[in-house]
Amino acid sequence: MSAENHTRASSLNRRQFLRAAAAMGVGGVLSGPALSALAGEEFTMPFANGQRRLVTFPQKRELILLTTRPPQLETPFSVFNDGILTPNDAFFVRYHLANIPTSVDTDQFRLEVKGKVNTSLSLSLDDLKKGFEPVELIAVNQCSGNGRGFSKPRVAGGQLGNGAMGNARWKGVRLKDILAKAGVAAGAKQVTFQGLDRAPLEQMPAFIKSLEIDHALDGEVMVAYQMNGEDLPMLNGFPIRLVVPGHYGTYWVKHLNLITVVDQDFTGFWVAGAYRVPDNTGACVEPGAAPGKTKPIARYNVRSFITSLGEGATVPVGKPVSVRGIAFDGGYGIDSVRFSSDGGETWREGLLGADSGKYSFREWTCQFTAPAAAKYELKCCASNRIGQSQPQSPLWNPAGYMRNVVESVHVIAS
Ligand SMILES: Nc1nc2c(c(=O)[nH]1)N[C@H]1C(S)=C(S)[C@@H](COP(=O)(O)O)O[C@H]1N2
Ligand SMILES: [Mo]
Repeated sequence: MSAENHTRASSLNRRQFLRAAAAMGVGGVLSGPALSALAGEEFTMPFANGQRRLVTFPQKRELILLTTRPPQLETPFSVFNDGILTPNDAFFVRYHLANIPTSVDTDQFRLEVKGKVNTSLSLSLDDLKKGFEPVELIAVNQCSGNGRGFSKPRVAGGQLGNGAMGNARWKGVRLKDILAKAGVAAGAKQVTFQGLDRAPLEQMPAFIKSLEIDHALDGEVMVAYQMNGEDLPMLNGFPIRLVVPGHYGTYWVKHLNLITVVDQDFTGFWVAGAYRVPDNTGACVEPGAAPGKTKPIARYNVRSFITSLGEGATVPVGKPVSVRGIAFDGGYGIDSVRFSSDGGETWREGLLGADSGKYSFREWTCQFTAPAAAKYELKCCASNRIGQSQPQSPLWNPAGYMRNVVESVHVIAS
């Protein structure tokens, strides 16, 4: 893409933002109270404090509003039944710090690479796109707190349903190739990542994440400039973001502009003080208990969902229905999804859809014929190639991270 095109793309983003901001009556700043100008339908999620409305942000269709400053938007669950790729305009949005970029000058933008490297780099978007081999990968981005709103007992934090996840085809360059160009110096231990967003107050910790050097060099971690064949939406990290396949969204730093190779364990707040889980196999403790020893959150556990039928849907009696859903894991690959129509008493093997890679959503289907007019509890349970599966009852931790219980959908046959 030429520099001129970059400029055009960025001014389009800027125009779109200004137009939306003007509609909200707040002059270029995305903020709270006036947002109702673009607010739509109100509804209630099935847990405490679940009152939500649908809102439209720039480059986004109507999404479920969690907070406005910064924007935190959840994907309506029905979107996951439309296909295994989540459209850019439906992709969820998560931020921590209130000052987020609403436009980026793509000519001026640079990705800096420094710290324990032989040569510091300052890469333009053109340098990235022309100077390195492009790679593509379909991968799920899921927030650590996806489904947190269902935690019992209730936990602090954004009360999310299951829409804080999405699956996209990412295009970019290997982090490994960028680091090779800079030359990783002896003693390198970790790599830290920061983007353009800022805390409103200086005392608040910057959003900086870290990966172990071996992980950063694994050839899979990517600096992505495209999502589903288009520029990243502004709210999903325009112009570039980190993609850390199989790992929770917290590592997928948006608007990435600073990579630093360090020779010690990074101790910043967002690694040492947040996004930590109990240091045991289930990453769980007794409900209500303190976490004890913790470790940084890492790979996704196995999850699966029914997407074709929502809670309370009706199905015909005596006629086969093809129940459809999705499954994914932390990158080993799904190898089976079982389906139950009697609340988990008996299970049948579902049929897996096309394999789009071990980091992608995988579609599954299973035929279901309701024998009589009654209420049925439908469930699905996936397992992956290394034998990991989903618990039948929920595991609990104080932050409501890593929910992966076998979920239920109740339907009525009539
Ligand atoms: N710069 C920046 N990157 C960020 C964050 C952030 O607050 N700032 N949040 C992270 C978290 S916790 C998640 S879940 C993902 C969400 O990605 P999305 O907003 O594109 O869906 O972005 C990650 N990258
Ligand atoms: Mo997250």
